[in-house]
Amino acid sequence: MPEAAAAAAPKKFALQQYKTEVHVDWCPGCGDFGILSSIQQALFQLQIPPYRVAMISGIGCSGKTPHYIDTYGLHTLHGRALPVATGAKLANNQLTVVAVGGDGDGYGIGAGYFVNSGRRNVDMTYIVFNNGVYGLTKGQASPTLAKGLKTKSMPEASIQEGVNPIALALGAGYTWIGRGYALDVKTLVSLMVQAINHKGTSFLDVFQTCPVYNDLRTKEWYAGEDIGRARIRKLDADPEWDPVVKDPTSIDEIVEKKGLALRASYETGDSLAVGVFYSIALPTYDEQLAVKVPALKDHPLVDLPLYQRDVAPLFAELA
Ligand SMILES: Cc1ncc(C[n+]2csc(CCOP(=O)(O)OP(=O)(O)O)c2C)c(N)n1
Repeated sequence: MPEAAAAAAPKKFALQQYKTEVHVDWCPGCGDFGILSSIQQALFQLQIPPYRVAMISGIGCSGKTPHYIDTYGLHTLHGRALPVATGAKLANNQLTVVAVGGDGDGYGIGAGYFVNSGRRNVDMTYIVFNNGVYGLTKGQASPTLAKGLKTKSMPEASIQEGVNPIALALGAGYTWIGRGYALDVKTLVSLMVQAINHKGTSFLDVFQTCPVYNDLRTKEWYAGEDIGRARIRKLDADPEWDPVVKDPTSIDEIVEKKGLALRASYETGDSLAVGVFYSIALPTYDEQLAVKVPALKDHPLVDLPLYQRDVAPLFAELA
């Protein structure tokens, strides 16, 4: 459902139904609160029945997210949210699958899965809580921390370059790529609604403040208190910005749109772009699978009578 229609439609499920009673044990002031609340509000706005949602996380502070959302959920292993989410969607294509995790989880130990999930285009959403540090293990530099930075939790400044998640996602083939800011919940909800609505793998990187370990990328820094203007720049404030590929068969158009997204993703320091960077409609993995297994169009894999086949001859052959 389009965003405006979703917001206006009558609501069957209350916002409260997307919240659990589990105590949220993130540190006071953590940006994760803004991301959690945005996910709950986006699911509420879209009115996706809670029993039709699967939240899948890796390990880290961000990995606790499924505990706080009253849907199906799985807190998996470090870096493994995406392959588990892929399995969940393929097993039950009627689920809305949302994978979540930290930047260490997704761009460090899970980097291989990050790349390969981009090229598959399974219909699911991946949200990364990007705080520049390994929050849960007390603030070591994560893959996104830029060279030369030294947070208060590090003994020395980083001598490695940081990765650019948007550039990685463009190269990997994600079909919807966006970035938000944890403390701008209104914009974040809108981006999440668009990401979940997208058919294919949508990837949303979220700048997240970690007030305990990252004393450089603070809310005051994002607000630009030292330079007298906000560092966050909204891409859609520019009337010329159009991230949507109109002709998915046109390599020229794809390269042009990816080029613009790449340029925007390299804005650093005093200007940080947020919004939708890139979007293209391409066949999803699930749709292509349903061509090979037509029964999947009407029934999820979990409902197919796969095991009613007589397997005795197969075993006899192997004996
Ligand atoms: C295989 C494995 N290696 C290392 C760890 C230790 N570990 C737990 S969380 C974490 C990093 C968390 O950082 P990030 O993914 O950025 O999430 P955040 O805590 O900042 O949300 C690490 C290295 C682990 N749990 N499993």
